[in-house]
Amino acid sequence: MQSIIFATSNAHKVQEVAEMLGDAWQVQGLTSFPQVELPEETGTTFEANAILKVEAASLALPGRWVLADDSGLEVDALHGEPGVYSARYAGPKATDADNRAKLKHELAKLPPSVFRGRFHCCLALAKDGKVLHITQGIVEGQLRLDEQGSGGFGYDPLFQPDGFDDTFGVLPAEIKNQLSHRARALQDMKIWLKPHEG
Ligand code: ITT
Repeated sequence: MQSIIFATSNAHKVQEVAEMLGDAWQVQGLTSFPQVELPEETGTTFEANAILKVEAASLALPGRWVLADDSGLEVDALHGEPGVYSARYAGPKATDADNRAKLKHELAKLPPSVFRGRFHCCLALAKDGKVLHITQGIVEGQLRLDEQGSGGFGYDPLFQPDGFDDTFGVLPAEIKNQLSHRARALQDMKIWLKPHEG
């Protein structure tokens, strides 16, 4: 089994990627490497921030395969917000619940017919500070004003992927992990990782 580090402070992301990569890879999050500090996300695109995170973490973890993702929700009628600011939409120390409350507040000003949006994930792989591969994944869907379910994390209880009548907060993890933005970005990454599997 090969080992890979997912440079994130978000335990939900680690769990999703570990489930999606399967038995060939042992995935460790940054809780196992408390000495690694992620940089401030100063980029204006998901790709720029994913690169910032993966370069810094892989420099701090010599010789290791390191993944990082930058992801978020883009709502068309809110001009792509919260976008790269998804984790801090309601402020620098916002919780997921704070961010959902702010999104509901903004959506409530609009007619429900325009509640279209998508989750976007940019996933980057690096070793020794060198970026080796970058992939993107998107899942389109509809935002809701009422939270549904408590599964997943972040905006999941407000996001209903196209083709489903339930939110990611209600749908089982196996379904989210087949069609999510992160699943799609990882699908392309898996092709690159395949020859390196243990
Ligand atoms: P790291 O930077 O440490 O990886 P983070 O949670 O701050 O952790 P991001 O900067 O990429 O990660 O911000 C992503 C935010 O976008 C996240 O906090 C959620 O609010 C939202 N988000 C991303 N993927 C999501 C998903 O699968 N389901 C629900 N919300 C998601």
